[in-house]
Amino acid sequence: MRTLIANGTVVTADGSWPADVLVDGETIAQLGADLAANGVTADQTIDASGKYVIPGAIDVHTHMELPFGGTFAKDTFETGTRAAAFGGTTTIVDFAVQSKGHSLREGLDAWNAKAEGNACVDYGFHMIMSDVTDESLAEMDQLVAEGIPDFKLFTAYPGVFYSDDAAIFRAMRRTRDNGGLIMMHAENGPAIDIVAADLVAQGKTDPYYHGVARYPVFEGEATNRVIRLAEAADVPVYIVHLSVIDALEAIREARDRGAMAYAETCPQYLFLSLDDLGNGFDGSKFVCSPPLREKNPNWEELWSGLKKNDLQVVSTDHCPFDFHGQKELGRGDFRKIPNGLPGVEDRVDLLHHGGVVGGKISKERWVEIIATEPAKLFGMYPRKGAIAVGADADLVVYDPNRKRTISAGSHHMDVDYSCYEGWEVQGGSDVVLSRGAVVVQDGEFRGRKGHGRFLKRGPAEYARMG
Ligand code: DUC
Ligand code: ZN
Ligand code: ZN
Repeated sequence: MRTLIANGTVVTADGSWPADVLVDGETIAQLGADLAANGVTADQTIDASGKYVIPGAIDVHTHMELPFGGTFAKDTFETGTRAAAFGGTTTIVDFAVQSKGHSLREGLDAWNAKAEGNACVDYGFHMIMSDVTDESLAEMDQLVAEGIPDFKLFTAYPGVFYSDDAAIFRAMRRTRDNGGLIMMHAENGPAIDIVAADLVAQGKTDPYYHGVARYPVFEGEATNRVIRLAEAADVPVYIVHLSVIDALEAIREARDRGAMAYAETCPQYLFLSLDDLGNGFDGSKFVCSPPLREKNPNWEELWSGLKKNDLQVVSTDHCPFDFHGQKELGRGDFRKIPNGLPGVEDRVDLLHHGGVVGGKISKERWVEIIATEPAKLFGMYPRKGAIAVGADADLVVYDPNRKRTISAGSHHMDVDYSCYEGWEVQGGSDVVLSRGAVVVQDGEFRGRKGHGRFLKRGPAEYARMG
């Protein structure tokens, strides 16, 4: 099957130019001006006049069916990756979970079972380590060889995902030797738990106090600490869901020192604030960790971080729980609200609207932070994240002028609310291709469950080069 995407403007991290793109089978076969006029034939032609042609976006931080707080994140690999496709995202990297007392392999097997035959777009896995032992350290090397080269550890959630400094440092040293990458959820969990218990004892149980308990300095301190540990271990470290200036300063300083330190932020930290947590129990819809922060100065600082490459990636931390029946588990005690927000479908458009249309980043930087840098840092480039001959034909025909209103009534994520309900955004994915197959066109899903394949990723060579 040959598909010609004609008359569009190709937008990549390196630049933009008018070009046609020929897809042959699953990969990009040719790029150039006026391909049809020059004798190139195809089975179907997609007219991209007035549109951008961008690499399929990559979301390196999702939690499909994550067990959390006595329930499970609602999207399955089927519903979550279908929603991703509607939003122009053609690759996700989800977090497989090692539970305490179990092996990495058991966690990985469980995630394979969730994803295999169900995903609508390609997927990879990172591995959450909750139990650092001699056995799990040895397993890490095997996972790198199998294309799962990243290990996420937490300084938050004591008793669940939490690792102490010794465990983190051991995992870091192992990763230095096996070529992988360490990802860190950096908040000081033990300190947060003390403040949270005090607040509850004072009767401050509303969702708003979830945000109050998790001081910015707890994120700043933990971010600095884990970066320092990674420097001592001589391993690259990637800070997930960085939310606040205290942590941004830690990453800036580390990068200025020449550390192999990287970070992502998420749309919720660029567009939502502590105020959203403050509307009685409705605020539970906005409970995630790290929490939403004060708008000033954090939003501007994070945008500036994205512009200056202190932050390299925007991912979603997609982890949806219904308001009814799931978020409601925390009525009367914010500590029992499952943490997480839906977002996999909206990231590309929110960043186009707020970033490109809003004049904060160029359209090339937009592509870079949603597709190209994630591909490079996570061992997928140039197969993913690029428009180049031989790359996977994961492509989006993107209309920069289309307007749509975000709503739970029309989104495709399996969750009963939207954090952006009623927001009008400019920009939308018209046609989405995953390895050459049209999966979304004009608002219709044309893909299939099971089309998405496991993506074996390479080691963290790019992250080691700085
Ligand atoms: N933060 C969330 O908000 N949800 C899932 C896990 C996490 O770290
Ligand atoms: Zn996290
Ligand atoms: Zn997460």
